[in-house]
Amino acid sequence: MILIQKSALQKMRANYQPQLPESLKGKVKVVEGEATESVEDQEAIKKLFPNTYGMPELRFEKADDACCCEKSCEPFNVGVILSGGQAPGGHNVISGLFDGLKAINKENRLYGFLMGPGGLVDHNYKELTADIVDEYRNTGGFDMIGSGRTKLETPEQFEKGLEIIKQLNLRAIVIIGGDDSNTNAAVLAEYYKAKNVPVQVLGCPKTIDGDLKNKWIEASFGFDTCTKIYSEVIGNIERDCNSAKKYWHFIKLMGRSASHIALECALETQPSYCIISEEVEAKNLTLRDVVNDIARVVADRSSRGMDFGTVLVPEGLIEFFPSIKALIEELNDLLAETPDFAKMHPDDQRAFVISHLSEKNATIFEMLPEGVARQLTLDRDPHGNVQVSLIETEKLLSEMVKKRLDEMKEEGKFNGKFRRMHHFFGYEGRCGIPSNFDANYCYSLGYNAAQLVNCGATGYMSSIRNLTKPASEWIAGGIPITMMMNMEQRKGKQKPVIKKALVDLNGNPFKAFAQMREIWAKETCFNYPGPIQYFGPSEMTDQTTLTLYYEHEE
Ligand code: FBP
Repeated sequence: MILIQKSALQKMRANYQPQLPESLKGKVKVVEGEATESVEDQEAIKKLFPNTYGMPELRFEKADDACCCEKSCEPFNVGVILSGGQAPGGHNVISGLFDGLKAINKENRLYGFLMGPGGLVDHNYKELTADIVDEYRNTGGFDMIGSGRTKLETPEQFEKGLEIIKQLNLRAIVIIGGDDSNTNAAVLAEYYKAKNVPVQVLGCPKTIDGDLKNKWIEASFGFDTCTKIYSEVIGNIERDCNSAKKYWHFIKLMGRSASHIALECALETQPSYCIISEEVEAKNLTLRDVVNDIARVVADRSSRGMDFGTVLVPEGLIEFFPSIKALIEELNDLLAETPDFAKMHPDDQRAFVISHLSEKNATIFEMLPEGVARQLTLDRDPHGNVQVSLIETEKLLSEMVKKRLDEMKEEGKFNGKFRRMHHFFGYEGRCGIPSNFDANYCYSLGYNAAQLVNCGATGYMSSIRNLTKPASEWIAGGIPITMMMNMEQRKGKQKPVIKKALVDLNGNPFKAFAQMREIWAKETCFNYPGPIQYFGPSEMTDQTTLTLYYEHEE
């Protein structure tokens, strides 16, 4: 027998009762809004989603007597899938869904598909009973049922899924995932609706990257906990840095594409330098420009006796240099047209790429350090994305800054020391114990999804809004996924996808950062936020991210 000794915190967290919006407590009624349109490319999206396009927004309100749907009197079964990268709070979405289903009818059943969307296709599942769900309440990780990145996109996969849906008599599937997985949920919903199959498909907004958000989805879950964990360790590094005053720390932070994580951590910890990829792109900066600017800050601090500091580097940076972005786009098309590429010898791959790219992109490809160039040609994830978590941008940058400082030394512009340390924070936070905010938000998203099933919705994302207010004031409902879509180039083809939310350079969070960064570069203004607090006064335990507070400011 394996004995697991739980800590006092784990035991206390197991008993934490997540908070729900008032509107979801007891019987609810559904209020329909106006018909909706997609954010862009309306005609194209409408054509691809003829059965699920234009549906109204849904909002749940407290009902005095009858429940919103007569069908709820009959018990029903639901399947749930965790999709993509782990994010703190996934287990609470499932426990909220479980409790929501049981509140509708005690006989309702929940099945978990194992290891991501592949579990649906391969018929790999288990029933989630109270014993199982209770074991995982308020815990981090996705290990209750596992996760995976299989992309659900072919009719064969949808048909295989249908076999198990029929066998388990599922009324709905809830896919907990990021923008790509929720796009897949919309495609699946459309497919089943077009075939008149009575199964609903719903999504829940998950990703630590924070880039699945818009007017209707204020935040993706996991962002709050992760940024708090990273900010704690960045703060600890800063305090170490300020104590010994001898190192420059280059810290890469997860976030496959958008720089929300880096920005939030910068607002929390006030580093000497933070790169925002979206700004790099908007200003058409080159790698050399960024390196020169960091070297400027290093030299300036050094001239005032500070041979130390911190640099935050967003994981997705490399793709935001306009020249490298153009290279990646051409590479994506080239690799999509070359199915045998993976079988080639690495030396042949390099030669093949150089000989097939346009002259401009081939030159850039050849100029990149070989490891980085190679990474750009390999290991796309199933959604066609470059796996930026494997590219050591923090080392690439610090190496280039060192070279620049060596030049500056010769020019008499730098006379200090430049000793470097490197860190990458990503996996350290993705399975952290969810903060109170994420515990409550996730539980509410899941509970809300049960209501969406109950009222017959399909092709909707579970939406909980008003998130800077106490949980009791949160607004619950459903948003048609097609409403968040536009057309983008993927694997050489135009595809309907949920529009990714990058850092808005006109938004309050970026403006707050931009106002302060020169001061943080000149002086040492490090801030040490400390660890997540789970128990204690509400101002310590229930506050969400600065990003969300700034976004809600007028
Ligand atoms: P999701 O978009 O699926 O939520 O995953 C985000 C992420 O955590 C990124 O920040 C990171 O680049 C990527 O996953 C890493 O992927 P993997 O877990 O496959 O290494």
